[in-house]
Amino acid sequence: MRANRTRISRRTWLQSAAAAAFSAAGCGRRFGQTSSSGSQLKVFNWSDYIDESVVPEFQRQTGCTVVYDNYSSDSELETRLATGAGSYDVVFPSDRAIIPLIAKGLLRELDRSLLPNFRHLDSKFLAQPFDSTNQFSAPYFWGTLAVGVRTDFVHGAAAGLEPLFDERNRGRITMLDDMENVVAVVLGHLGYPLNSVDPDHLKLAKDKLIEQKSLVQAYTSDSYRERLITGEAWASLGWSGDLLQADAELRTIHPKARVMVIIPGGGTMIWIDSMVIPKAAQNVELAHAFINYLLEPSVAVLNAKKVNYATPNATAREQLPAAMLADESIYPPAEVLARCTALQDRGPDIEKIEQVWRVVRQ
Ligand code: N2P
Repeated sequence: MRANRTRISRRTWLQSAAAAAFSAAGCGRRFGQTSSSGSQLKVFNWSDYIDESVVPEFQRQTGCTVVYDNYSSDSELETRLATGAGSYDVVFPSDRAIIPLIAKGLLRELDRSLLPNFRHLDSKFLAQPFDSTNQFSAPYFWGTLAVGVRTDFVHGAAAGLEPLFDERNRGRITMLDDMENVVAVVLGHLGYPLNSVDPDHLKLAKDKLIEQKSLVQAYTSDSYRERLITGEAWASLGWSGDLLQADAELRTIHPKARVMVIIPGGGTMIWIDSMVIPKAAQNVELAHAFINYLLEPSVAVLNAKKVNYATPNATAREQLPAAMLADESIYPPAEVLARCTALQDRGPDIEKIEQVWRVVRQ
């Protein structure tokens, strides 16, 4: 029930797409320069990462049909693009994950003349090392990797990653199913650099994760949000906004229960997800129209209010409620950000992380 209410299932959108296509039949509504009636846009995005009204409204304005699928890790996205499965028009990779996509020729250059709303982006989030001239990417949201705890179940002063290794939470812990981020955040917890590939550091991270394994209910990169709401999970490693979404929804059900979001004091991952167009896109013009729509300040505000991630859209940010901008789990203060690190593209060293993960997950 809850999932149906808060998540946009692909079926729901296809149904509304059919309705929109029916009502727009023959009208050929124009969106910007694009006359899209009858055409199809294939979007592949992280789960719980858009306001429910955005895609139906885009369909209404353009007359197109959006096929919308979800993924839950960068490696899943890269595999899809590399194998050609899906032929998506717009996808949302994270920072360093863009580097191999560009290197393998899997992305298409953006046509800035079709993205007038690009001007709303805060220059702080542009010209990043993974795409130094934004030839291929436009930032969508940024956030951190954090720990969410149900305050009605987890006792004691929860700090950093401790609740995830606490025997009292046995069987109530979830970890992301994401080797790069999990290994990095455990390295930070042990006091090592988050991007370390030093074999001694990795051995200790591996030991810590193996020791933790019997406490873990699930390795999941999307269902922790729901598990925290139902109380099935008490402590989860997750993306900041998803944890805050769980808190927001829980409050509507149990006024006294909370999901507290902890950004580990020893440092955590900070990331930027961007909108890109795969080389194999079938509808490049419509892909630009969709990216431009998501960059529209009113749309970016709607999304930011829903997903609880931080927006790189400067014009949208000015329109957000002050309480949201002051929420340090969404917009961490400078001293916290100074302890955060972006994941690096490890190149061939990724094999060392894969080895750790294979042992942990076997
Ligand atoms: C949304 C998760 C996006 C954050 N559910 C990962 N970069």
